[in-house]
Amino acid sequence: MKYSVALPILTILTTAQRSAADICLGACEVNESGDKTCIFSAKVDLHAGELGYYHFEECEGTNPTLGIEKSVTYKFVQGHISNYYHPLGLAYYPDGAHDDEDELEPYIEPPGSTSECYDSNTCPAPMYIRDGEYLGGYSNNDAIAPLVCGEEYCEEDWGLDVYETEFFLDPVTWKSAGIYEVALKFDVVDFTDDIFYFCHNHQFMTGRIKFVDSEGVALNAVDTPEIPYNYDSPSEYDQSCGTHGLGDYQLPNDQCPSTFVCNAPPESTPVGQFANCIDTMNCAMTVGMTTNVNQDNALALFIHQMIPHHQNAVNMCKALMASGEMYCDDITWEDTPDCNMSVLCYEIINDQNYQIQVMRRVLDNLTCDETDDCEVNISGGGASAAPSAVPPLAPTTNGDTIDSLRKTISDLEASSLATIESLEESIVQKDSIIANLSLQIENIGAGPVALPTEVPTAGPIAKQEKTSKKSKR
Ligand SMILES: [Cu+2]
Repeated sequence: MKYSVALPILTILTTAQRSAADICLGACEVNESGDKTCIFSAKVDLHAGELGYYHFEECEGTNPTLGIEKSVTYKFVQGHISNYYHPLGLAYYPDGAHDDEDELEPYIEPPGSTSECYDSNTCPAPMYIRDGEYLGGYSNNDAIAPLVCGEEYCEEDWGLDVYETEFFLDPVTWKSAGIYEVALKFDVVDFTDDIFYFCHNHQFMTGRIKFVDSEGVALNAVDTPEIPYNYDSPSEYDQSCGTHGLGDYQLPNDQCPSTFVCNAPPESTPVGQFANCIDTMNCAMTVGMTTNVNQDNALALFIHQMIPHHQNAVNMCKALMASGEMYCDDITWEDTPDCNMSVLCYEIINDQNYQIQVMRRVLDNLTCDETDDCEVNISGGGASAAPSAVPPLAPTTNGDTIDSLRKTISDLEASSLATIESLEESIVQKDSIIANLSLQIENIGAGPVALPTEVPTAGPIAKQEKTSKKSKR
């Protein structure tokens, strides 16, 4: 699979000892009672990779390594609109449940620790909050909510079900509900391996969290467990468009028409630049949407065709966002074309990316290949799939070619005209039959029905349809 490849270079880097400067510690405050709280303000940079990657206002770059101290309260604040559809989770391994690995939950003790917190549902776990209100009953942190226990067990609901579900609402409802936050206090002492933040909806967005001492020095000198994939790094062209995966598809391309956007303004203008990105992404989609049926499976055919289609919808929205031509300060109160389109694009990007992951999983479960491309040339003269009435042009001089093209055009026009005339004639004939039959229906009461002795067939039309199909380009 595309994502499970870890390059040796990355392995060397990640197993080397980290300096404290590489670890982002968040924005911390100590209150009058001496309690320390640190904030990580989350955003998702949708242009940094196929799905987007988390970044935090307090840190550099995407997917930064975070450092957290034991028994300090941390808050991952998901107030920014870019967090829509990306409920943040915490796990003992990259991507948590996406990879069938343990997440931080009240009844899961840190792997290898001597803690018996699972007995009482008091293991370190995220506490999910909406608009200042804790959505669960579990607690290991009085600063967020009191611990509620029965005779044997304490409350085990940490609010994830409500939190996660609300990230699937529409963007306006989600944003209007208030600020979503994830609180964490990790209070098990004999566990020093790294843990991970991740997105509950999208796999491959995971990032590392290291435990640090009060000086910010990592307790685990190496990066373990490893993240089993590399992050996307957008090409220069993708960076200019805000897209993903367009690197090789700038026109001209033998598998694409000469253009998709006609009369585009100059590329030096924002709309012209956007049009160039559209041309390239449409070519990427066109190439992606010519596929084999090598595994004789309708589901696989559907998915091989639909993924490039979905990817194009996502790229169109990302490019529109990056174009600077869509202004919307606050989607919760502005009813403007720009805000309407912003809402639409947040939905398209996140929902269709989610669906792409579902489809890839289906392919995986069917043991079908992730892609099954075939090459169909449409502009390089190969024309193996596109029917054409245009005779191949002899590679002579430009003048000859132009003359030949003119003749082809005039032939096509004449043939189209003949088709139209013939169709009109058939319509007149059919009208007369209909009129005749209607008359007979009216006369049914008056006497025996005489069927028309001769019903003209659709012969001429069928013939002409063939001609018309042939001349379609
Ligand atoms: Cu996500």
